[in-house]
Amino acid sequence: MSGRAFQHFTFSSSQYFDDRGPHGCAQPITERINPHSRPIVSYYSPKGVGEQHYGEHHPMKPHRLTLTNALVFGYGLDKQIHYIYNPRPATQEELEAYHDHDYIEFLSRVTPHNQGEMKNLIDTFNCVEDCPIFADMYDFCRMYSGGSLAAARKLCAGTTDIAINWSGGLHHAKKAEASGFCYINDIVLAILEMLRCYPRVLYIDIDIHHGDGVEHAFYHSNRVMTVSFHKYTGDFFPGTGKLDDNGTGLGKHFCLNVPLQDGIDDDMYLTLFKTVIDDAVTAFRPSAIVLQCGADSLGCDRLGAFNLSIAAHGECVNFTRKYGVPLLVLGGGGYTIKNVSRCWTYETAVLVGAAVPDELPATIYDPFFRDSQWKLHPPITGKVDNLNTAASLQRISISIRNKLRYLQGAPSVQMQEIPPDLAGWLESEERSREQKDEDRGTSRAGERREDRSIARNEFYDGEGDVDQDDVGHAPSSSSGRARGATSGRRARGGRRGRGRGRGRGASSSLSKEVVDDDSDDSASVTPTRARGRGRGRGGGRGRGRGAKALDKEREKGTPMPEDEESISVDMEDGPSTSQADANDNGSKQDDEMDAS
Ligand code: V1D
Ligand code: CA
Repeated sequence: MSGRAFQHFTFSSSQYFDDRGPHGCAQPITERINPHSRPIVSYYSPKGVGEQHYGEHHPMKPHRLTLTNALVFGYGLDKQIHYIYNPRPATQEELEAYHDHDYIEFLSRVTPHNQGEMKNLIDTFNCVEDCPIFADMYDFCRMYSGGSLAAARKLCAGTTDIAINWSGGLHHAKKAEASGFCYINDIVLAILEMLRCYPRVLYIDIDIHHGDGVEHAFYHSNRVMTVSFHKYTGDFFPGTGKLDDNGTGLGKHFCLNVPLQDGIDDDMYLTLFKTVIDDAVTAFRPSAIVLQCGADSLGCDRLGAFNLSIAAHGECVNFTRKYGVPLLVLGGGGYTIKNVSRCWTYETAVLVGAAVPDELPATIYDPFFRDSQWKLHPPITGKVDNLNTAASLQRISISIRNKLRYLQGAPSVQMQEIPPDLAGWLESEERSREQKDEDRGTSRAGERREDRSIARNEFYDGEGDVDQDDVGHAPSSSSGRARGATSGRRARGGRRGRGRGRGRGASSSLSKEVVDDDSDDSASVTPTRARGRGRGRGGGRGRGRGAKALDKEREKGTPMPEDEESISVDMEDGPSTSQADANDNGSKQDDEMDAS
Protein backbone atom coordinates (compact mmCIF):
# COMPACT_ATOMS: atom_id res chain seq x y z
CA MET A 1 0.00 0.00 0.00
CA SER A 2 1.57 3.29 -1.02
CA GLY A 3 -1.07 5.72 0.19
CA ARG A 4 -1.11 7.10 3.68
CA ALA A 5 -4.74 6.59 4.66
CA PHE A 6 -5.21 4.81 8.01
CA GLN A 7 -1.52 4.34 8.47
CA HIS A 8 -1.23 6.73 11.36
CA PHE A 9 -3.14 4.28 13.51
CA THR A 10 -0.73 1.45 13.00
CA PHE A 11 2.23 1.89 15.09
CA SER A 12 5.36 0.75 15.90
CA SER A 13 7.02 -2.29 17.07
CA SER A 14 8.68 -0.16 19.70
CA GLN A 15 8.53 -1.77 23.08
CA TYR A 16 9.91 1.38 24.63
CA PHE A 17 7.39 4.04 23.86
CA ASP A 18 4.01 2.63 23.11
CA ASP A 19 1.89 5.61 24.02
CA ARG A 20 1.77 7.70 20.89
CA GLY A 21 -1.06 10.05 20.08
CA PRO A 22 -3.09 9.24 16.99
CA HIS A 23 -3.41 12.80 15.76
CA GLY A 24 -0.38 13.28 13.58
CA CYS A 25 1.43 15.67 15.87
CA ALA A 26 3.16 15.55 19.19
CA GLN A 27 1.10 14.86 22.29
CA PRO A 28 2.53 15.42 25.75
CA ILE A 29 2.74 12.13 27.57
CA THR A 30 3.85 13.34 30.95
CA GLU A 31 1.19 15.97 31.45
CA ARG A 32 -1.36 13.39 32.47
CA ILE A 33 0.98 12.23 35.19
CA ASN A 34 2.24 15.53 36.53
CA PRO A 35 2.01 18.73 34.54
CA HIS A 36 4.90 20.25 36.51
CA SER A 37 7.37 17.45 35.94
CA ARG A 38 8.20 18.38 32.38
CA PRO A 39 11.70 19.76 31.99
CA ILE A 40 12.50 23.07 30.35
CA VAL A 41 13.96 22.25 26.94
CA SER A 42 16.00 24.59 24.72
CA TYR A 43 16.71 23.86 21.06
CA TYR A 44 19.70 25.33 19.22
CA SER A 45 19.56 25.46 15.45
CA PRO A 46 22.20 27.63 13.83
CA LYS A 47 20.73 29.19 10.72
CA GLY A 48 22.40 27.98 7.55
CA VAL A 49 24.23 25.04 9.11
CA GLY A 50 22.17 22.54 7.10
CA GLU A 51 23.18 24.17 3.84
CA GLN A 52 26.87 23.37 4.20
CA HIS A 53 28.55 20.77 1.98
CA TYR A 54 31.63 18.70 2.65
CA GLY A 55 31.69 17.71 -1.00
CA GLU A 56 29.72 15.63 -3.43
CA HIS A 57 31.00 12.20 -2.42
CA HIS A 58 31.59 12.85 1.23
CA PRO A 59 29.31 10.86 3.56
CA MET A 60 28.82 13.72 6.03
CA LYS A 61 25.71 15.60 4.93
CA PRO A 62 24.76 18.63 7.00
CA HIS A 63 21.48 18.58 5.09
CA ARG A 64 20.36 15.96 7.63
CA LEU A 65 19.97 18.89 10.05
CA THR A 66 17.51 20.57 7.72
CA LEU A 67 15.57 17.31 7.44
CA THR A 68 15.56 16.97 11.21
CA ASN A 69 14.19 20.47 11.68
CA ALA A 70 11.51 19.81 9.08
CA LEU A 71 10.33 16.74 11.00
CA VAL A 72 10.63 18.38 14.44
CA PHE A 73 8.56 21.34 13.31
CA GLY A 74 6.28 19.18 11.19
CA TYR A 75 5.31 17.19 14.26
CA GLY A 76 4.65 20.44 16.10
CA LEU A 77 7.35 19.66 18.63
CA ASP A 78 8.40 23.31 18.50
CA LYS A 79 5.29 24.05 20.55
CA GLN A 80 6.59 21.80 23.30
CA ILE A 81 10.12 23.15 23.21
CA HIS A 82 10.43 26.11 25.53
CA TYR A 83 13.16 28.05 23.77
CA ILE A 84 14.32 27.89 20.17
CA TYR A 85 17.53 29.72 19.30
CA ASN A 86 19.47 30.64 16.26
CA PRO A 87 22.74 30.96 18.20
CA ARG A 88 25.44 33.36 17.15
CA PRO A 89 28.58 31.78 15.69
CA ALA A 90 31.42 31.15 18.12
CA THR A 91 34.20 33.72 18.06
CA GLN A 92 37.84 32.92 17.36
CA GLU A 93 38.59 33.59 21.02
CA GLU A 94 35.95 31.07 22.08
CA LEU A 95 37.36 28.43 19.75
CA GLU A 96 40.83 29.07 21.16
CA ALA A 97 39.63 28.20 24.64
CA TYR A 98 40.67 24.69 23.58
CA HIS A 99 42.20 24.80 20.12
CA ASP A 100 45.63 26.14 19.22
CA HIS A 101 45.75 29.65 17.88
CA ASP A 102 47.73 28.59 14.79
CA TYR A 103 45.17 25.92 13.95
CA ILE A 104 42.25 28.33 14.27
CA GLU A 105 44.11 30.95 12.23
CA PHE A 106 44.57 28.32 9.53
CA LEU A 107 40.90 27.29 9.59
CA SER A 108 39.84 30.92 9.36
CA ARG A 109 42.07 31.58 6.34
CA VAL A 110 42.06 28.47 4.19
CA THR A 111 39.55 28.27 1.37
CA PRO A 112 39.03 25.97 -1.61
CA HIS A 113 40.64 28.73 -3.71
CA ASN A 114 43.85 29.28 -1.74
CA GLN A 115 44.43 25.72 -0.56
CA GLY A 116 47.10 25.18 -3.20
CA GLU A 117 49.26 27.77 -1.44
CA MET A 118 48.69 26.23 1.98
CA LYS A 119 49.54 22.62 1.22
CA ASN A 120 51.96 22.22 4.13
CA LEU A 121 49.53 23.55 6.69
CA ILE A 122 46.73 21.45 5.22
CA ASP A 123 48.84 18.36 5.88
CA THR A 124 49.95 19.59 9.30
CA PHE A 125 46.37 20.11 10.42
CA ASN A 126 45.05 16.97 8.67
CA CYS A 127 42.55 18.78 6.47
CA VAL A 128 42.64 16.09 3.81
CA GLU A 129 40.27 13.32 2.68
CA ASP A 130 38.04 12.83 5.73
CA CYS A 131 38.29 16.53 6.56
CA PRO A 132 38.29 18.40 3.25
CA ILE A 133 38.52 22.15 2.81
CA PHE A 134 35.10 23.26 1.64
CA ALA A 135 33.42 26.61 1.07
CA ASP A 136 32.42 28.33 4.31
CA MET A 137 34.03 25.56 6.35
CA TYR A 138 35.14 27.99 9.06
CA ASP A 139 31.67 29.52 9.26
CA PHE A 140 30.25 26.01 9.58
CA CYS A 141 32.62 25.33 12.49
CA ARG A 142 31.67 28.58 14.19
CA MET A 143 27.97 27.84 13.75
CA TYR A 144 27.88 24.40 15.30
CA SER A 145 30.31 25.42 18.03
CA GLY A 146 28.30 28.53 18.79
CA GLY A 147 25.26 26.31 19.29
CA SER A 148 26.98 24.02 21.78
CA LEU A 149 28.50 26.96 23.67
CA ALA A 150 25.20 28.79 23.93
CA ALA A 151 23.52 25.58 25.08
CA ALA A 152 26.19 25.02 27.73
CA ARG A 153 25.83 28.57 28.98
CA LYS A 154 22.09 28.29 29.27
CA LEU A 155 22.47 25.11 31.30
CA CYS A 156 24.99 26.91 33.50
CA ALA A 157 22.62 29.81 33.96
CA GLY A 158 20.03 27.34 35.21
CA THR A 159 17.41 28.63 32.79
CA THR A 160 16.99 25.31 31.04
CA ASP A 161 17.10 21.68 32.12
CA ILE A 162 17.87 20.19 28.73
CA ALA A 163 19.66 21.86 25.79
CA ILE A 164 19.74 20.28 22.34
CA ASN A 165 22.14 21.06 19.47
CA TRP A 166 21.87 18.43 16.75
CA SER A 167 24.51 20.26 14.69
CA GLY A 168 27.12 19.67 17.41
CA GLY A 169 28.79 16.55 18.73
CA LEU A 170 31.92 16.53 16.54
CA HIS A 171 33.89 14.37 18.90
CA HIS A 172 37.07 13.56 16.92
CA ALA A 173 38.59 17.04 16.56
CA LYS A 174 41.86 17.54 18.40
CA LYS A 175 43.52 20.65 19.81
CA ALA A 176 45.51 21.29 16.63
CA GLU A 177 44.16 18.77 14.15
CA ALA A 178 41.02 17.95 12.25
CA SER A 179 39.95 14.32 12.36
CA GLY A 180 37.07 12.12 11.22
CA PHE A 181 34.90 14.84 9.63
CA CYS A 182 35.42 17.05 12.73
CA TYR A 183 37.35 20.34 12.72
CA ILE A 184 36.39 21.99 15.99
CA ASN A 185 35.56 19.94 19.05
CA ASP A 186 32.43 21.73 20.20
CA ILE A 187 31.94 19.09 22.90
CA VAL A 188 35.21 19.94 24.59
CA LEU A 189 34.39 23.65 24.34
CA ALA A 190 30.95 23.07 25.86
CA ILE A 191 32.28 20.89 28.67
CA LEU A 192 34.97 23.47 29.50
CA GLU A 193 32.20 26.02 29.76
CA MET A 194 30.11 23.72 31.95
CA LEU A 195 33.04 23.06 34.27
CA ARG A 196 32.85 26.70 35.28
CA CYS A 197 29.63 26.01 37.12
CA TYR A 198 29.32 22.25 37.47
CA PRO A 199 31.84 20.32 39.54
CA ARG A 200 31.50 17.06 37.63
CA VAL A 201 30.41 16.45 34.05
CA LEU A 202 29.61 12.99 32.71
CA TYR A 203 30.16 12.63 28.95
CA ILE A 204 28.32 9.78 27.22
CA ASP A 205 28.97 8.95 23.55
CA ILE A 206 26.69 6.57 21.60
CA ASP A 207 28.13 7.32 18.16
CA ILE A 208 29.45 4.04 16.68
CA HIS A 209 32.91 5.64 16.59
CA HIS A 210 35.08 6.11 19.64
CA GLY A 211 34.80 9.59 21.17
CA ASP A 212 38.58 9.95 21.08
CA GLY A 213 38.83 13.75 20.91
CA VAL A 214 36.76 14.28 24.05
CA GLU A 215 38.45 11.42 25.87
CA HIS A 216 41.86 12.84 25.00
CA ALA A 217 40.98 16.35 26.15
CA PHE A 218 39.92 15.15 29.61
CA TYR A 219 42.16 12.10 29.99
CA HIS A 220 43.92 13.71 32.96
CA SER A 221 40.83 15.11 34.60
CA ASN A 222 38.73 13.76 37.44
CA ARG A 223 36.05 16.37 36.85
CA VAL A 224 34.95 14.85 33.55
CA MET A 225 34.11 11.19 33.23
CA THR A 226 34.00 10.05 29.59
CA VAL A 227 32.08 6.94 28.55
CA SER A 228 32.12 5.88 24.90
CA PHE A 229 30.24 2.95 23.37
CA HIS A 230 31.73 2.11 20.00
CA LYS A 231 32.74 -0.47 17.48
CA TYR A 232 36.28 -1.55 18.24
CA THR A 233 38.12 -3.94 15.99
CA GLY A 234 41.49 -2.25 15.83
CA ASP A 235 41.07 -1.10 12.25
CA PHE A 236 37.69 0.62 12.54
CA PHE A 237 38.12 4.39 12.73
CA PRO A 238 39.67 5.91 14.84
CA GLY A 239 41.24 2.68 16.13
CA THR A 240 41.23 3.75 19.80
CA GLY A 241 38.93 3.03 22.76
CA LYS A 242 39.92 -0.34 24.11
CA LEU A 243 38.43 -1.56 27.35
CA ASP A 244 41.53 -0.95 29.42
CA ASP A 245 42.09 2.67 28.44
CA ASN A 246 41.12 4.20 31.76
CA GLY A 247 42.52 7.73 31.98
CA THR A 248 45.71 8.75 33.70
CA GLY A 249 47.02 10.83 36.58
CA LEU A 250 44.14 12.49 38.39
CA GLY A 251 41.92 11.20 35.59
CA LYS A 252 42.72 7.55 36.16
CA HIS A 253 39.45 5.56 36.26
CA PHE A 254 37.49 8.56 34.98
CA CYS A 255 37.55 7.26 31.42
CA LEU A 256 35.41 4.30 30.40
CA ASN A 257 35.39 2.51 27.07
CA VAL A 258 32.81 0.01 25.87
CA PRO A 259 34.27 -1.74 22.80
CA LEU A 260 31.70 -3.64 20.76
CA GLN A 261 31.58 -5.81 17.68
CA ASP A 262 29.42 -5.59 14.55
CA GLY A 263 25.71 -6.20 14.69
CA ILE A 264 24.90 -5.47 18.33
CA ASP A 265 21.13 -5.52 18.76
CA ASP A 266 18.68 -3.47 20.83
CA ASP A 267 18.46 -5.81 23.81
CA MET A 268 22.19 -6.27 24.21
CA TYR A 269 22.99 -2.62 23.71
CA LEU A 270 20.32 -1.35 26.09
CA THR A 271 21.20 -3.86 28.78
CA LEU A 272 24.83 -2.84 28.59
CA PHE A 273 24.11 0.88 28.28
CA LYS A 274 21.81 0.95 31.29
CA THR A 275 24.16 -1.12 33.45
CA VAL A 276 27.25 0.90 32.58
CA ILE A 277 25.59 4.31 32.85
CA ASP A 278 23.84 3.44 36.10
CA ASP A 279 27.14 2.29 37.57
CA ALA A 280 28.91 5.40 36.30
CA VAL A 281 26.25 7.76 37.66
CA THR A 282 26.21 6.00 41.02
CA ALA A 283 29.99 6.21 41.35
CA PHE A 284 30.63 9.63 39.82
CA ARG A 285 27.43 11.49 40.75
CA PRO A 286 27.59 13.95 37.86
CA SER A 287 26.26 17.44 38.31
CA ALA A 288 25.64 17.66 34.55
CA ILE A 289 25.62 15.24 31.63
CA VAL A 290 26.62 15.72 28.00
CA LEU A 291 25.19 13.10 25.63
CA GLN A 292 26.61 12.71 22.13
CA CYS A 293 23.90 11.00 20.05
CA GLY A 294 25.76 9.97 16.89
CA ALA A 295 23.16 8.17 14.80
CA ASP A 296 25.64 5.99 12.91
CA SER A 297 25.00 3.35 15.59
CA LEU A 298 21.59 2.75 13.98
CA GLY A 299 21.02 -0.27 11.79
CA CYS A 300 21.46 0.38 8.06
CA ASP A 301 23.86 3.27 8.58
CA ARG A 302 26.04 3.91 5.54
CA LEU A 303 29.26 3.76 7.59
CA GLY A 304 28.14 1.91 10.71
CA ALA A 305 27.56 -1.78 11.35
CA PHE A 306 25.32 -1.95 14.42
CA ASN A 307 21.72 -3.09 14.49
CA LEU A 308 20.05 -0.52 16.69
CA SER A 309 16.50 0.64 16.09
CA ILE A 310 15.53 4.28 16.47
CA ALA A 311 13.45 3.29 19.50
CA ALA A 312 16.47 1.76 21.25
CA HIS A 313 18.76 4.67 20.35
CA GLY A 314 16.07 6.93 21.76
CA GLU A 315 15.78 4.82 24.86
CA CYS A 316 19.42 5.61 25.64
CA VAL A 317 18.42 9.28 25.52
CA ASN A 318 15.35 8.64 27.64
CA PHE A 319 17.32 6.67 30.20
CA THR A 320 19.88 9.47 30.48
CA ARG A 321 17.16 12.13 30.69
CA LYS A 322 15.56 10.37 33.63
CA TYR A 323 18.47 11.12 35.96
CA GLY A 324 17.07 14.64 36.04
CA VAL A 325 20.56 16.14 35.82
CA PRO A 326 21.11 19.21 33.57
CA LEU A 327 21.60 17.66 30.16
CA LEU A 328 23.32 18.81 26.97
CA VAL A 329 22.27 16.68 23.99
CA LEU A 330 24.37 16.79 20.83
CA GLY A 331 24.40 15.15 17.41
CA GLY A 332 27.46 13.53 15.86
CA GLY A 333 27.82 10.96 13.10
CA GLY A 334 25.00 9.46 11.07
CA TYR A 335 25.17 8.76 7.36
CA THR A 336 21.84 7.33 6.25
CA ILE A 337 20.38 10.74 6.57
CA LYS A 338 16.70 9.78 6.47
CA ASN A 339 17.26 7.68 9.56
CA VAL A 340 19.39 10.32 11.23
CA SER A 341 16.61 12.87 10.90
CA ARG A 342 14.01 10.37 12.12
CA CYS A 343 16.19 9.44 15.06
CA TRP A 344 16.95 12.98 16.22
CA THR A 345 13.32 13.97 15.75
CA TYR A 346 12.20 11.05 17.87
CA GLU A 347 14.81 11.95 20.49
CA THR A 348 13.62 15.55 20.52
CA ALA A 349 10.15 14.17 21.30
CA VAL A 350 11.56 11.94 24.04
CA LEU A 351 13.35 14.92 25.61
CA VAL A 352 10.28 17.15 25.65
CA GLY A 353 8.17 14.26 26.94
CA ALA A 354 5.91 14.12 23.91
CA ALA A 355 4.46 11.16 22.10
CA VAL A 356 4.66 11.31 18.35
CA PRO A 357 2.80 9.05 15.93
CA ASP A 358 4.64 6.68 13.66
CA GLU A 359 3.35 8.49 10.61
CA LEU A 360 5.72 11.26 9.62
CA PRO A 361 4.19 14.71 9.31
CA ALA A 362 3.66 16.20 5.89
CA THR A 363 6.71 18.23 4.88
CA ILE A 364 8.30 19.40 1.66
CA TYR A 365 10.54 16.33 2.00
CA ASP A 366 7.67 13.88 1.61
CA PRO A 367 9.03 12.31 -1.58
CA PHE A 368 12.26 11.51 0.22
CA PHE A 369 10.50 9.48 2.89
CA ARG A 370 8.01 7.82 0.57
CA ASP A 371 9.86 4.52 0.12
CA SER A 372 9.63 3.87 3.84
CA GLN A 373 5.94 4.69 3.78
CA TRP A 374 6.53 7.88 5.75
CA LYS A 375 7.27 5.95 8.92
CA LEU A 376 9.20 7.37 11.84
CA HIS A 377 10.22 3.85 12.87
CA PRO A 378 10.90 1.85 9.69
CA PRO A 379 12.48 -1.57 10.10
CA ILE A 380 16.23 -1.00 10.09
CA THR A 381 17.53 -3.80 12.29
CA GLY A 382 18.79 -7.30 11.76
CA LYS A 383 20.75 -6.63 8.57
CA VAL A 384 24.17 -7.40 10.11
CA ASP A 385 25.16 -10.56 11.97
CA ASN A 386 25.61 -9.97 15.68
CA LEU A 387 29.20 -10.85 16.57
CA ASN A 388 28.75 -9.90 20.23
CA THR A 389 27.99 -12.64 22.72
CA ALA A 390 26.37 -12.59 26.13
CA ALA A 391 29.72 -13.61 27.59
CA SER A 392 31.66 -10.80 25.86
CA LEU A 393 29.18 -8.22 27.10
CA GLN A 394 29.20 -9.58 30.62
CA ARG A 395 32.96 -9.37 30.62
CA ILE A 396 32.74 -5.70 29.66
CA SER A 397 30.13 -4.79 32.25
CA ILE A 398 31.97 -6.61 35.05
CA SER A 399 35.23 -4.98 34.07
CA ILE A 400 33.64 -1.53 34.12
CA ARG A 401 31.94 -2.15 37.44
CA ASN A 402 35.30 -3.11 38.89
CA LYS A 403 36.97 0.03 37.54
CA LEU A 404 34.24 2.16 39.08
CA ARG A 405 34.86 0.60 42.49
CA TYR A 406 37.95 2.78 42.64
CA LEU A 407 35.65 5.78 42.84
CA GLN A 408 33.22 4.44 45.44
CA GLY A 409 33.40 6.07 48.80
CA ALA A 410 35.66 8.84 47.62
CA PRO A 411 34.18 11.70 49.66
CA SER A 412 35.38 14.42 47.36
CA VAL A 413 33.57 12.82 44.46
CA GLN A 414 30.30 12.50 46.24
CA MET A 415 30.26 15.62 48.33
CA GLN A 416 31.85 18.43 46.43
CA GLU A 417 28.97 20.54 45.26
CA ILE A 418 30.60 23.97 45.26
CA PRO A 419 32.00 24.90 41.87
CA PRO A 420 35.71 25.47 42.31
CA ASP A 421 35.87 28.20 39.70
CA LEU A 422 34.47 31.21 41.48
CA ALA A 423 35.28 33.52 38.62
CA GLY A 424 33.33 31.28 36.30
CA TRP A 425 30.45 31.26 38.73
CA LEU A 426 30.36 35.03 38.85
CA GLU A 427 30.42 35.22 35.08
CA SER A 428 27.56 32.75 34.96
CA GLU A 429 25.60 35.05 37.24
CA GLU A 430 26.25 37.86 34.80
CA ARG A 431 25.05 35.64 31.99
CA SER A 432 21.90 34.86 33.92
CA ARG A 433 21.22 38.57 34.02
CA GLU A 434 21.78 38.73 30.29
CA GLN A 435 19.42 35.85 29.86
CA LYS A 436 16.75 37.66 31.82
CA ASP A 437 17.28 40.72 29.65
CA GLU A 438 16.82 38.55 26.62
CA ASP A 439 13.67 37.07 28.03
CA ARG A 440 12.41 40.63 28.40
CA GLY A 441 13.50 41.42 24.85
CA THR A 442 16.27 43.75 26.02
CA SER A 443 19.20 41.55 25.14
CA ARG A 444 22.57 43.26 25.01
CA ALA A 445 24.84 40.54 23.77
CA GLY A 446 25.18 36.87 23.06
CA GLU A 447 22.80 34.54 21.38
CA ARG A 448 19.76 35.71 19.51
CA ARG A 449 16.45 34.24 20.45
CA GLU A 450 14.09 33.98 17.53
CA ASP A 451 10.42 34.33 17.65
CA ARG A 452 9.02 30.94 16.86
CA SER A 453 6.97 32.04 13.93
CA ILE A 454 10.07 33.50 12.32
CA ALA A 455 12.16 30.47 13.11
CA ARG A 456 9.51 28.19 11.65
CA ASN A 457 9.55 29.91 8.32
CA GLU A 458 13.31 30.10 8.27
CA PHE A 459 13.62 26.38 8.31
CA TYR A 460 11.59 26.12 5.19
CA ASP A 461 12.81 29.12 3.26
CA GLY A 462 15.48 28.93 0.65
CA GLU A 463 16.29 25.27 1.05
CA GLY A 464 17.97 23.77 -1.90
CA ASP A 465 20.79 21.37 -2.22
CA VAL A 466 22.90 20.95 -5.26
CA ASP A 467 24.53 17.79 -3.99
CA GLN A 468 22.99 15.44 -6.47
CA ASP A 469 24.03 12.23 -4.83
CA ASP A 470 21.82 13.04 -1.91
CA VAL A 471 18.17 12.71 -2.69
CA GLY A 472 16.75 14.28 0.42
CA HIS A 473 16.32 17.77 -0.88
CA ALA A 474 13.30 19.90 -1.17
CA PRO A 475 11.58 19.23 -4.46
CA SER A 476 10.82 22.59 -5.97
CA SER A 477 7.47 21.44 -7.26
CA SER A 478 6.09 20.85 -3.78
CA SER A 479 7.02 24.14 -2.21
CA GLY A 480 4.55 25.41 0.30
CA ARG A 481 2.87 22.11 1.12
CA ALA A 482 4.51 21.85 4.48
CA ARG A 483 4.18 25.39 5.60
CA GLY A 484 2.18 25.02 8.73
CA ALA A 485 0.39 27.86 10.39
CA THR A 486 2.66 30.01 12.47
CA SER A 487 1.98 29.74 16.10
CA GLY A 488 2.87 33.31 16.95
CA ARG A 489 3.82 32.04 20.34
CA ARG A 490 6.65 33.72 22.12
CA ALA A 491 9.18 31.81 24.09
CA ARG A 492 8.63 31.87 27.80
CA GLY A 493 10.82 33.81 30.12
CA GLY A 494 10.47 31.58 33.14
CA ARG A 495 13.59 31.79 35.27
CA ARG A 496 14.60 28.48 36.70
CA GLY A 497 16.61 27.78 39.76
CA ARG A 498 20.30 27.30 39.16
CA GLY A 499 21.20 23.82 38.18
CA ARG A 500 24.34 23.48 40.22
CA GLY A 501 24.52 20.97 42.97
CA ARG A 502 21.38 19.19 42.00
CA GLY A 503 23.02 15.84 41.60
CA ARG A 504 20.64 12.97 41.34
CA GLY A 505 17.00 13.47 41.99
CA ALA A 506 16.97 16.88 40.37
CA SER A 507 13.74 15.99 38.68
CA SER A 508 11.97 16.23 41.98
CA SER A 509 13.33 19.73 42.49
CA LEU A 510 12.10 20.63 39.02
CA SER A 511 8.63 19.60 39.96
CA LYS A 512 8.64 22.02 42.85
CA GLU A 513 9.25 25.01 40.65
CA VAL A 514 6.39 26.86 39.15
CA VAL A 515 6.52 26.52 35.42
CA ASP A 516 4.51 28.71 33.14
CA ASP A 517 2.71 26.04 31.22
CA ASP A 518 1.73 25.96 27.60
CA SER A 519 -1.34 28.10 28.06
CA ASP A 520 -0.15 30.64 25.50
CA ASP A 521 0.39 27.91 23.04
CA SER A 522 -2.85 28.46 21.25
CA ALA A 523 -2.21 28.18 17.55
CA SER A 524 -2.04 24.65 16.29
CA VAL A 525 0.38 23.55 13.62
CA THR A 526 -1.00 20.06 13.23
CA PRO A 527 -0.07 18.85 9.76
CA THR A 528 -3.14 18.78 7.61
CA ARG A 529 -3.78 15.27 6.43
CA ALA A 530 -6.26 16.40 3.85
CA ARG A 531 -3.34 17.79 1.88
CA GLY A 532 -2.30 14.29 1.07
CA ARG A 533 1.13 13.29 -0.10
CA GLY A 534 2.64 14.13 -3.42
CA ARG A 535 3.29 10.68 -4.81
CA GLY A 536 6.16 10.15 -7.18
CA ARG A 537 6.92 13.83 -7.64
CA GLY A 538 10.48 14.99 -7.54
CA GLY A 539 12.73 13.33 -5.89
CA GLY A 540 32.45 34.94 23.57
CA ARG A 541 33.56 35.37 26.17
CA GLY A 542 37.13 35.04 27.41
CA ARG A 543 37.45 32.36 30.04
CA GLY A 544 38.70 33.44 33.40
CA ARG A 545 41.22 30.65 33.26
CA GLY A 546 41.60 29.03 29.87
CA ALA A 547 42.15 25.34 29.41
CA LYS A 548 45.22 26.23 27.45
CA ALA A 549 46.70 28.05 30.40
CA LEU A 550 46.07 24.96 32.50
CA ASP A 551 47.71 22.76 29.90
CA LYS A 552 50.78 24.93 29.75
CA GLU A 553 51.19 24.91 33.51
CA ARG A 554 50.74 21.15 33.63
CA GLU A 555 53.29 20.67 30.90
CA LYS A 556 55.71 22.59 33.12
CA GLY A 557 54.77 20.34 36.04
CA THR A 558 53.37 23.25 38.06
CA PRO A 559 50.80 22.11 40.63
CA MET A 560 47.54 23.79 39.73
CA PRO A 561 45.11 25.31 42.21
CA GLU A 562 42.32 23.59 40.30
CA ASP A 563 44.03 20.29 40.83
CA GLU A 564 44.16 20.85 44.52
CA GLU A 565 40.62 22.03 44.75
CA SER A 566 39.12 19.64 42.31
CA ILE A 567 38.15 16.11 42.97
CA SER A 568 41.02 13.92 43.92
CA VAL A 569 40.81 10.20 44.33
CA ASP A 570 43.60 8.09 45.65
CA MET A 571 44.04 5.61 42.86
CA GLU A 572 46.72 3.52 44.43
CA ASP A 573 44.72 2.34 47.41
CA GLY A 574 41.57 1.52 45.54
CA PRO A 575 39.80 -1.73 46.15
CA SER A 576 41.25 -4.79 44.57
CA THR A 577 39.27 -6.05 41.68
CA SER A 578 37.84 -9.52 41.77
CA GLN A 579 38.49 -9.87 38.09
CA ALA A 580 41.29 -8.29 36.19
CA ASP A 581 40.23 -5.69 33.70
CA ALA A 582 39.98 -7.35 30.41
CA ASN A 583 41.34 -5.93 27.23
CA ASP A 584 38.88 -6.42 24.46
CA ASN A 585 40.38 -6.29 21.05
CA GLY A 586 37.51 -6.31 19.56
CA SER A 587 31.69 -3.84 7.51
CA LYS A 588 30.71 -1.24 6.20
CA GLN A 589 27.67 -0.87 3.95
CA ASP A 590 28.87 0.83 0.84
CA ASP A 591 25.77 2.64 -0.22
CA GLU A 592 23.30 4.63 1.72
CA MET A 593 20.71 1.96 2.33
CA ASP A 594 17.10 2.65 2.33
CA ALA A 595 15.55 2.06 5.68
CA SER A 596 12.49 0.27 4.53
F1 V1D B 1 33.67 6.75 3.06
C1 V1D B 1 34.24 7.94 2.91
C2 V1D B 1 34.06 8.63 1.73
C3 V1D B 1 34.65 9.85 1.59
C4 V1D B 1 35.41 10.36 2.61
C5 V1D B 1 35.56 9.66 3.78
C6 V1D B 1 34.97 8.45 3.95
C7 V1D B 1 35.13 7.71 5.20
C8 V1D B 1 34.42 6.65 5.67
N1 V1D B 1 34.93 6.31 6.89
N2 V1D B 1 36.04 8.02 6.13
C9 V1D B 1 35.90 7.17 7.13
C10 V1D B 1 36.70 7.24 8.36
N3 V1D B 1 38.06 7.43 8.02
C11 V1D B 1 38.94 6.41 7.84
C12 V1D B 1 40.26 6.86 7.35
C13 V1D B 1 40.99 5.98 6.46
N4 V1D B 1 42.21 6.46 7.08
C14 V1D B 1 43.30 5.63 7.24
C15 V1D B 1 41.39 6.87 8.23
O1 V1D B 1 38.59 5.27 8.03
C16 V1D B 1 36.29 8.37 9.27
C17 V1D B 1 34.99 8.13 9.96
C18 V1D B 1 34.57 9.37 10.73
C19 V1D B 1 33.37 9.13 11.61
C20 V1D B 1 32.92 10.43 12.20
C21 V1D B 1 31.85 10.31 13.26
O2 V1D B 1 30.77 9.55 12.80
O3 V1D B 1 32.33 9.64 14.39
C22 V1D B 1 31.38 11.70 13.63
N5 V1D B 1 31.06 12.05 14.81
O4 V1D B 1 30.72 13.35 14.82
C23 V1D B 1 30.78 13.80 13.60
C24 V1D B 1 31.21 12.79 12.82
CA1 CA C 1 30.94 6.30 20.70
